[in-house]
Amino acid sequence: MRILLVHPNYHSGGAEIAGNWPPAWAAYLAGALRGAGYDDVHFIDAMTDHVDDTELEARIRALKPDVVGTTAITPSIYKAEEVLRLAKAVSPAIVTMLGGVHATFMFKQVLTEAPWIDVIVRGEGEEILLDLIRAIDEGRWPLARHAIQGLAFLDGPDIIATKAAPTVKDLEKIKPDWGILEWSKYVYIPLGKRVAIPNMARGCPFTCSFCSQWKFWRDYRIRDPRAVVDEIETLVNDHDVGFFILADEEPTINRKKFIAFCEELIARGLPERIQWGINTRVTDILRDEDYLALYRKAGLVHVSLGTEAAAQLKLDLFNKETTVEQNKKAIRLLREADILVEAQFIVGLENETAETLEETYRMAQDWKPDLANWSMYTPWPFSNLFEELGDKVEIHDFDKYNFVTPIIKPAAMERGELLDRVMNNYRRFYMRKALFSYPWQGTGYRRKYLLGCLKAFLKAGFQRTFYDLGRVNYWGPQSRKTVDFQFDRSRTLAPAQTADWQAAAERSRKAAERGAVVHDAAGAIKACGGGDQQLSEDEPDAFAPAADRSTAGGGFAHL
Ligand code: B12
Ligand code: SF4
Repeated sequence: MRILLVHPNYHSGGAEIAGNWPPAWAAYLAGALRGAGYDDVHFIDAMTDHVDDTELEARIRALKPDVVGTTAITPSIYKAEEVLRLAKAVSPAIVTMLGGVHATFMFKQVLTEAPWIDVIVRGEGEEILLDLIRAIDEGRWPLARHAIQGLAFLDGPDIIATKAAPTVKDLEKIKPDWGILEWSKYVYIPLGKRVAIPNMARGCPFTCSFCSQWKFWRDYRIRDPRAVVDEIETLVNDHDVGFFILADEEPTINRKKFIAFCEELIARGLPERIQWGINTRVTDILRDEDYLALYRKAGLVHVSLGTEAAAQLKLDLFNKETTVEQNKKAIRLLREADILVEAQFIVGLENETAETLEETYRMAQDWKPDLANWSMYTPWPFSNLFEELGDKVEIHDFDKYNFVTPIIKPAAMERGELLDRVMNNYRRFYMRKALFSYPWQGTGYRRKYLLGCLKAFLKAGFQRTFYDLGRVNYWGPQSRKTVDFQFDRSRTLAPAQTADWQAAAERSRKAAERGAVVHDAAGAIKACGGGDQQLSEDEPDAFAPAADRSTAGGGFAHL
């Protein structure tokens, strides 16, 4: 049986400006398929290769697959739907399948707007996919679909979701097939080296209200650090990879395992051949103050911190002094340990003003991170905060849910002004770095890396791909009134999907009446890592809207 996996051709000029990144999902699924004897697996990275629809259709036609599968995060959903529409157009006999975080939660929306999708895989793909492929291979499809856990599909006019499948309990069984990727394409611009995205742990023990990730992976699980290092060694030896980021939501929460991982890398002499980066939380860095030198020795050169809680979500919701001081200290500790530090600010909530945006710039100057990001707050439609925001979310064009487009309009300014002020922060921050900081960081690794980052920024700025500036027609302050974000306002929520939310809101209201936990016991809203209500395996549908699991808090996880 021939299986084709396609990474959709979606671009938005955010984190991708640092290079071409390998789609890890394809390697993890190809590994599961090969492990079960399905060797005829093909992959098209339509994103990295900028494959347009005409070419994609031709390539699907030429490959003659039995099954075509694609992935979607929220912003790439329409592109993913289109991939599968093309596959169906090539041959109605092709089984079209979709996985990833967006369809896992939004299957009602997706099946309503793209009824040509045969099946949605909800949750982690490795095990569910095998059940599905075996059913197709053994001629039990589509009859068997009602009996397979973790699926959603159309049955005539009805949208059916089978019981949520358990998470993958034994992560040691997962063996990605990195060989499915054409490695020469995946180069990280700051270092000019090939880049990989291995996965050590799945899940996050926290439950921040705006985050989608803890809900997706559910229980926190971590692999044997030695097995992860085996994988990294293979990436270095077989594919010449020289840099990686851990795909993990929260890589440092299990300090013992993280230290074991670092020690294993050192014991095998890998830090001379490969360096790496992570996203993590300020509190973990403070906790690990005494270990930062070890982390650096193990090759950890770049840490991206969710510092935004203090700066953004919003100051009056947090114990400002403590959090600001903690952020500043974590940044200082990382710099002292010679680890590059990137501060992330989330901007663009309803109460954003010119002053609060300026304040984030002042913080970036005061804290002195090596790099800074200003991301637009993006209300994932399956996050708890989305429900709380209610009709403040007026844009349902998910294509623009990408951290670079203002989805929420602040009361005090137009979206164009918000973008302009964010660009002003970037301009000032990186201009100062380019003139007074990066070139004067000695002659070693640090200087090379930082100048490499500057190169990536300049390249994207020159090509006008940064923040999608070319597409939205932003040319500087004079264009703030004419910027066109090209929202497709005809995109609306499917009634089947909103019915779920209304039911969830009702449950939430009842839970609040019962005095259920919304904030922590002290009534304080927590920063990144807040919340204490995780999903349990016993829930009838672990992916159901989670209004009455609501917690609040800040923190974001990205590059
Ligand atoms: C690496 C990464 C990137 C890389 C992308 C590499 C690539 N080409 O895939 C780069 C830097 C380019 C990037 C860019 C962006 N990213 Co990003 N990224 C991540 C990160 C850190 C890891 C993703 C990963 O590889 N996970 C590991 C794999 C194994 O997990 P997975 O993809 O979910 O796949 C599993 C399941 O979902 C399922 N599955 C997935 N697809 C399919 C398909 C089928 C057929 C089946 C059966 C199963 C299945 O099975 C897989 C194995 O279990 C996550 C945060 C995180 N910690 O997860 C954010 C994250 C995915 N990114 C996010 C966003 C928003 C973006 C950007 C829009 C931001 C921006 N403007 O820059 C862009 C969009 C780029 C694009 N075109 O897709 C959000 C998505 C949120 C959401 N709810 O939609 C995340 C979750 C970050 C966050 N905290 O919000 N990103
Ligand atoms: S924002 Fe970070 S700490 Fe919070 S739930 Fe998401 S991944 Fe976990």
